[in-house]
Amino acid sequence: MRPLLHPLAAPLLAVGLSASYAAAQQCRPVMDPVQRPVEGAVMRMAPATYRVGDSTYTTNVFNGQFVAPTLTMQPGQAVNMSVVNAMRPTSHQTAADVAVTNYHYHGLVVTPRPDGGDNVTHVAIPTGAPARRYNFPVPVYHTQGMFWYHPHPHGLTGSQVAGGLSGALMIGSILRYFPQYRGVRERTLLIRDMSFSFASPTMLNINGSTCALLPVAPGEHQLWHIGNFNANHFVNLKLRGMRWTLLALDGNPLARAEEVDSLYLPPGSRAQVIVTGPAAGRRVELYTDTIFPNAPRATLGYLVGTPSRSARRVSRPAPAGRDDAVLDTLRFLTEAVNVNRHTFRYQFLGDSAGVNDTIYAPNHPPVSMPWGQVQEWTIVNETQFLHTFHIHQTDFAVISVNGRPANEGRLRDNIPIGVHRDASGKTVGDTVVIRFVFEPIAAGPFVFHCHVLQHEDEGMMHNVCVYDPRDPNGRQKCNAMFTSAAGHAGH
Ligand SMILES: [Cu+2]
Repeated sequence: MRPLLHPLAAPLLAVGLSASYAAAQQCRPVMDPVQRPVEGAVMRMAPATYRVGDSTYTTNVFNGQFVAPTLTMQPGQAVNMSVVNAMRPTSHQTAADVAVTNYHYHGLVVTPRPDGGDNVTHVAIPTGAPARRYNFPVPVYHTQGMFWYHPHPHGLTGSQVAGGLSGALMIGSILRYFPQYRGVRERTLLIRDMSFSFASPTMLNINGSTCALLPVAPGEHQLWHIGNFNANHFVNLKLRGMRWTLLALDGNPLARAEEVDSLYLPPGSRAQVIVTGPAAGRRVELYTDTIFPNAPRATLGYLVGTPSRSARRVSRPAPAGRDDAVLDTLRFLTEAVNVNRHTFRYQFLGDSAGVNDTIYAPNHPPVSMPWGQVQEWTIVNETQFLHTFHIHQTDFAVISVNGRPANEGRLRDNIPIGVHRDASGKTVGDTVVIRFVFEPIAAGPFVFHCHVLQHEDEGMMHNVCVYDPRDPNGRQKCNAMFTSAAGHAGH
């Protein structure tokens, strides 16, 4: 299923083809995903035929739509829905690729319990199995913003996500923290790459369009929910000659809105931004810029100045707000003295990928810890490729990147673990230090991994388990949950 090498040139060539392809074809307005409440949703995975740009694909998607529905809910509500695996092999997916699946609620701080929670280690939904029920509470204090859902069966995630099995999940509204923008038009823009492996051609698209036209009235403010739901590719989004007003990253509000030139989003990350319409008739290019060492520039579409009567302009935006909860969390994590330290090294091991000299297997012992204990983890990239660090059931603060304090002023659930040039000009992997603390609700089994899905599928993943600090057998129970043959789904 994977090429023998980790070819530096393949992604470059693939995205390059996509860029020239986009330039040659017609640009079109894009539709937003339909919205539907999470309550009672039935998400059915089955083949459908659809167009991306000027190409026709048949792959397994949710509910017959390549652009999957946006699921909506309020904090304090329960996720109460079901998932059906009616997948079949397609021209891009073998029978093995679609034989089993599960469902992950990316970014949610909720229970990972296997009996109906957000669990990917002990849940397997084989093809033709009865509908799998998910039923768990989302706390009333949960952060509001943009999250997403996608299958997460080890070894098969890349192929299933690349074929369109991903969608947005909105909890409340990010405008709870930025009320000055209430009432503006909102758009949900999902970037996907059709990247079944590094060797397959990449077809970067926004909601299925390889050249999206996005009308905005002159001076109008719009709130865009942007998800990088690519299987494998990073993006560095820019509006030529304009800036973004960044409100949130990975479903986490910034302490205050920031004006930024670019949105550097690894696969799996989300940005919620305000854009401002250009002059009537003016087109502003939306593109992903080059990323060191191997991602080229590519046009994704255009913002088009289009007069409209209903456009809402925030004539006097309120002074940038401060979210004291964000600052309090960051201060708590940064100033913690008694922290538990771990180091995890990302590696290519032969034809596979791994962490700390180990290729992932479902029955490997987890890194276990009690909830409430501040963690300081150092992630070292021992390769010359781009990776990410994503952990389930929590957000984290970035403390330093290559020894330099990060001071990001925000929490994330996914961080690039990239590369840089050292003093001699050699390309070397980054070292990133993060801090986080698990809440009691996170107790149970889950994983951390690289969100470049081909790497994850090749083994760049690690089991994690959180236990109750009052339970003297908590650590042993965590170990048994993974290592006992009967306990886990396995693949
Ligand atoms: Cu990776």
